[in-house]
Amino acid sequence: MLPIETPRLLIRPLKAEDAPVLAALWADPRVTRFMGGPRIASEIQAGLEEDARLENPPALDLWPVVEAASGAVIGHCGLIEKQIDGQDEVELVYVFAASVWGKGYASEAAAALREAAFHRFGLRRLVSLIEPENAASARVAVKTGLRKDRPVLRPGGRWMDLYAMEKTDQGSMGFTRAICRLPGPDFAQGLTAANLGAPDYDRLLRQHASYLDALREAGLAVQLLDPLPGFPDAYFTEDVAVITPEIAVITRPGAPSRRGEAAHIEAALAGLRPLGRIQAPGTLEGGDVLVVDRRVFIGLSSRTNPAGAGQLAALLEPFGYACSAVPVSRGLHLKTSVTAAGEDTLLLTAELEGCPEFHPFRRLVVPPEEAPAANCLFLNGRLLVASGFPRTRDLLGQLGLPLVELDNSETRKMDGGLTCESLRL
Ligand code: CIR
Repeated sequence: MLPIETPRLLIRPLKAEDAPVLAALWADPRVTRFMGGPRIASEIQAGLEEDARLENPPALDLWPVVEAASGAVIGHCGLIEKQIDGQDEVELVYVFAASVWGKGYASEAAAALREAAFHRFGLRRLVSLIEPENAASARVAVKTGLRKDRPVLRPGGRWMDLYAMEKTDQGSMGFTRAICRLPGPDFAQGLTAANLGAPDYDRLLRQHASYLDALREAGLAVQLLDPLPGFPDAYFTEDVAVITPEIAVITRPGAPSRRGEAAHIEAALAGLRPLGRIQAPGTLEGGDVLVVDRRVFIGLSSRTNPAGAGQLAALLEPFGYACSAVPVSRGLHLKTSVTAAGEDTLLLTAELEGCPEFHPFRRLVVPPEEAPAANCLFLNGRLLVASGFPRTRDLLGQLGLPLVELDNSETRKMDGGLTCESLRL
């Protein structure tokens, strides 16, 4: 299961010669300030030397962390089994020498350990016990995707905050809320290249209400924002932010008429995630960003430029996401033509089927005359699909997922699909 490598660190099995360095770490009052205070170095050293001699070391443990550049052991991190409030938990632990604080090593190690926990060790849940005053450690936990759960009383009478994360917090399972906006009466002044006739406001409102109901039935709490006068496209909330369990990135839409929407979504997201921002000259719209597990495809379109794509990749890669740019030659956004239809399945147009980036996934190709059906929404184990596309519906039937058909004729007239009308988190 080891080693675990990150760009700057190596987490590897314990060796006897690590014992004095790690013992010094645990004897340092600065390092242990929020971890029960300094230990006696000689005792820790003896224990570690013994552990290093074990023929069958435990699968979950604390391991030395080596700084790749210097080769020095600089931390002690890992996954530890613990009873918390009578429940068996696995704690994510990250301890670093004071001399390397401030370099982002704890976040880098924690993200790699989270990946190993879920994808190598088969764990479904991770927790972290953090003293309420330990703001630095809490920041690392939140950045890694853990959320504050509750205070717990630990042996010795100390109150600690329990941070927790389920495996399903990643990927497309486990969404708990959606941020949507009611279309305003000026919606028909929004941008569109579709030639599908004049849209109808009442019908749009009815379709929008059914969409919100489908989100609620999938278990999401819907936060419905008021229409934004002067921004007729603002109900396509997906375009102004990219949200992962670790971060919300406020975008800078490529359409100048939509740029002002970003500041308004920021208020709704503040407090839910640490925020990042796409900055000029970068442009990016959420409709161009497809996240499938830890893979992120960023469409280069008339709305998203290479600078914007590069900025998003730089914001997401520290969390272990692998980002690649995909040219968009037809349709408004990347997700107009390709979306996730399951944990490892893509629904895409014949045109994008040729794109090698998508080949590691199972792929379902929509019939050419049903191209708009490629925009579906996989949500907590069910699939929201546009109605009126029978061949695509039959194709998706083989996935065995509950299908929820929604009439979205009016948003399609405005170049929108099912993903565009919500931000999911
Ligand atoms: C626009 O052109 O910006 C809107 N009329 C449609 C945006 C659709 N958004 C999306 O596909 N994510």
